[in-house]
Amino acid sequence: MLRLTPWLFALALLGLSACAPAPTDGPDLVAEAGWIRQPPPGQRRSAAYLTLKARTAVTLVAAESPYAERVEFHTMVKEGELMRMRPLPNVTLKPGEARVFAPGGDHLMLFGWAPPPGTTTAEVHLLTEAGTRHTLTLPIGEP
Ligand SMILES: [Cu+2]
Repeated sequence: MLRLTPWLFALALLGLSACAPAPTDGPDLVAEAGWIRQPPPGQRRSAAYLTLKARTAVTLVAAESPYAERVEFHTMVKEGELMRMRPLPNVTLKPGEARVFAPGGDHLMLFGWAPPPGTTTAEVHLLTEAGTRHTLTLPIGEP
């Protein structure tokens, strides 16, 4: 049984690398499963989603994209019966913490979103308080 384990592990790795977009690794942070919503034609607001896994304590202080005029970290808060978006000044992760940005919850808000027609991927840059810059290439459209 033990002899099989490395094989299974290798197969699992091969499967992952074949199917999943390569995660963006950094010494402090891993970003994976990222994508950008394709807004209806003419709408210049969109959102990006991803999962961040921190290896060390990380504070994200800014985000930007060449196709957006402004990128903000947003969360959702309940006000009475309504869910409203609220900007977060920064996003702090503890060592080992994973934070999911997903529809209906936290997201990266893309204001003035205007990729050239036919664009299928876009870069999003995440900047940390420590001065690290993570450049992610995210697919446009629901995965
Ligand atoms: Cu938002």
